[in-house]
Amino acid sequence: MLRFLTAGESHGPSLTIIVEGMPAGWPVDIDAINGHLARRQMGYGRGGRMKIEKDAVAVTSGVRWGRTLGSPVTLVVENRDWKNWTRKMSVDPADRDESIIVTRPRPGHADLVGVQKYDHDDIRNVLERASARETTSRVAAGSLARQLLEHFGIRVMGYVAEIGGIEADTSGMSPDEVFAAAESSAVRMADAEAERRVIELVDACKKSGDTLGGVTEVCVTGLPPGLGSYVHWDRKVDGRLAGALCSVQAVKGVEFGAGFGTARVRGSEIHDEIVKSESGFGRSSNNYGGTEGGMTTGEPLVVRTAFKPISTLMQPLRSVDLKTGEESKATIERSDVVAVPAAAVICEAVVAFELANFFLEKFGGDSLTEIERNYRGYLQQVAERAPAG
Ligand code: EPS
Repeated sequence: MLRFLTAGESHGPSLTIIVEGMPAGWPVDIDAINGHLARRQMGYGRGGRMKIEKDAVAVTSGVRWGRTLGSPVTLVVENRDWKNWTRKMSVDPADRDESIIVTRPRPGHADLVGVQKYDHDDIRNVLERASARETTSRVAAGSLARQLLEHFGIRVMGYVAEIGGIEADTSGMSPDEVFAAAESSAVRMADAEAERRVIELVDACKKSGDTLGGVTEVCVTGLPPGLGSYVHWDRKVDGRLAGALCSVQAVKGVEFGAGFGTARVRGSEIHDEIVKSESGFGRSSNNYGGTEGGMTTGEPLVVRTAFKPISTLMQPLRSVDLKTGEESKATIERSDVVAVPAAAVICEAVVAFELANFFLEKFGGDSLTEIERNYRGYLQQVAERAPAG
C-alpha cells in the first residue's frame, strides 16, 4: 500500500526518495520533515560530515498547495559534500583514478562481501551506497508517513536506552517524560548521569580510535487495537516492524517489550492481565510491548533495537588487501565514534512508516476524508463491544 524507494550514494550529488501510496488531501508539513532530518544529524560522537550537511527536502512531485495529490511523492536531499567529490564520484569514465581505489575492507562493514558479490575492484563502489548516509532518506520517508499517524493522535517517540553498556535509568517516568528529557540531551538519553558517563566514554573511545554501539527504544502511544493481523505471517505487526528495523545499517537485534527477558520467566509472571479500564479493556502491565498475536493491543508499542559499534576504526583491525593479497590493517574513512543518538531518530521514522502502512491497510482509502470515516467507524465498533463502566 505505502512503499518507498531510495536512491543515492553518500558522496553523490543528492539522495532521492519516492513515497508511493500516500492518500490524497493530506496536509504536508515540510518544516516538520526537515526538523526530523535535523534531529538525525545531532548527537555527541558524530564525525565531520554532519558539520558539512544541512539536510532538507525539496519536494518535486506529489504535492500541490500543501496537500498530497495521491500520486507518488518525490523528495530530494542535496549532499553538500558533493562539491568535494565531483571527480571522485563522477559518472564520466575519463575521471577514473587508480590512485584513489579503496582495497582494504573494514571488518563489520559491507566492504568485503559487497565487492565479492558485485564483482567490484574498488570498495568505494560498495561503501558509498552501504553508508548510513542512506538513513537520511529513511527519515524523510518516515517523517512524511508519520504525519498521517499524528493526524489521528498517534505519537512516535524515539530515544536512546543505552550506549556502550551504560543504561539510562528512566524508572518512574512516563513515555512522554522520557522523550522530552531525551530531546534535550546531547546523547538522546533521559538520564543526566548516564549522559555524563556516555560523553566521557565517547571521548575515551575517540582518543583510542575506537567506536561504540547501543540500544534505541521507540514508544508509540495512541494506537488503536487491531493494526496488523494474526491470520498470515506477513501481516503481523511485530514481524514487519522487526524486519524493517533489522534493515537499518548496523542493527543486530530487535525486541518488543520485555523481549528476550520473557523467555526466562513463567507465564504467570509475564502475561499482561486483562482488566477493566476507562476505555473498556485495559492491561495490568505492558510486558509484551503493545502487541499480541501480531496485532497492536492499544497499549503503547515499545520496541528496542540493538546497534553494533560503527565499523570504521581509527585504530583499524586486521584485514587483507584485495589488490596485493597481503595481510594489512583495514582502511580508514571519515566516520563517527557513535551514531546511536541519530539511530533513535531513524528507528522512529522506520516504525512510523510501517505503522502508517498498517493504518492504511486497516482504514485505507484514496483520500483523507475516506480514512477519517473508516477510522471513526472502527473506534465506534470497538467501543460498542467494550464492557460498561
Ligand atoms: C552519515 C554519513 C557518513 C558517515 C556515517 C553516517 O558520511 P561520511 O562517510 O562522509 O563521513 O558519517 O556513515 C557511516 C558511519 C558508515 O559507516 O557509512 C550520515 O549521514 O549519517
